[in-house]
Amino acid sequence: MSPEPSLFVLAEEVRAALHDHRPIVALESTVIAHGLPYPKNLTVAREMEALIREEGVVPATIALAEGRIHVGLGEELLERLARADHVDKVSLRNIGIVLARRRLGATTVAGTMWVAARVGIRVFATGGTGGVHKGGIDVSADLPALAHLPVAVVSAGVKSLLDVRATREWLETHGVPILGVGTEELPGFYTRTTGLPVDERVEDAADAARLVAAHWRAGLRTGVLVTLPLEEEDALTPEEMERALRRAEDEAAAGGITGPQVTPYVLAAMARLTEGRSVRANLTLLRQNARFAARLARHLAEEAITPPPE
Ligand code: PSU
Ligand code: MN
Repeated sequence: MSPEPSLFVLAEEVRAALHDHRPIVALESTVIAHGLPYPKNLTVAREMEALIREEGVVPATIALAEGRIHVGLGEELLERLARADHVDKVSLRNIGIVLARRRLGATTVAGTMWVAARVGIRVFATGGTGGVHKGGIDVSADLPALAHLPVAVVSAGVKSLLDVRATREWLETHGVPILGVGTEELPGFYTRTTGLPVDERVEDAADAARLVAAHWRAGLRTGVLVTLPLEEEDALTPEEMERALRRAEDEAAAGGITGPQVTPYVLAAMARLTEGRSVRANLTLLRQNARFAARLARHLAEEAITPPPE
């Protein structure tokens, strides 16, 4: 009888880097499959990987295919994710379902964090995480993932599609530190601030690494949310963002869009309503976050920092 093929398929460079304790940055695939239009999604996915490599760090984009979990994707799988008409959006509840059905699955922040933690990757670059949606009933599985999985997640903050205040409170309750890179204020994804404070300002990746290291050294096993405000020239004004968002939300409500479909729907509507400026902002912040995450991973690797054992 042939041996059971392993559940995890690690790209050779990822396997080698894990073995040698060299830095790796995990990347999600929901942003490729559901967050951005083709072909910009494919271009930015490749760019993020290239930026991470330029820092001497190994990128590991994560997705599900043919009943296995892929960590580090080849060109063919990346293209399928970017072009396919239907890709499952994989959070924690449906990892097993998508594996059993052998469907193509793009991992969200929660799904990607879980895979990263399982294989031993400590740093993850995304665009924006999910949170508490307005109304308070729809709470993204990204939040409990941050509370339970020891991965440092680099994002552009919390977009006001969500209830930013409730999201921030949720993270505080569950002991997830929020760091602001060069800012005291929590960034708002398309905008540079939400008016709410972060837990601590850090100046650069080395500084962020010091705080992440101290959190894990103290024995705390949560994630850490590292937020980076979008560069000034690509940020939307709060007025433009609010106007487009309100219309996008009205359209979603009128169309009966609910649950996991809400975020992708609103992102697509925002792109149309801002004539592509929201997409440009999204691409810029993804590149920024990838570069910063690579530097953070390098500093953590230099100090041989790993989360405390379970
Ligand atoms: N925010 C974005 N782009 C995205 C997402 C969020 O600007 O692509 C994706 C991320 O993968 C995130 C997920 O983890 O949406 C959250 O979905 P939900 O709210 O259904 O948990
Ligand atoms: Mn949800």
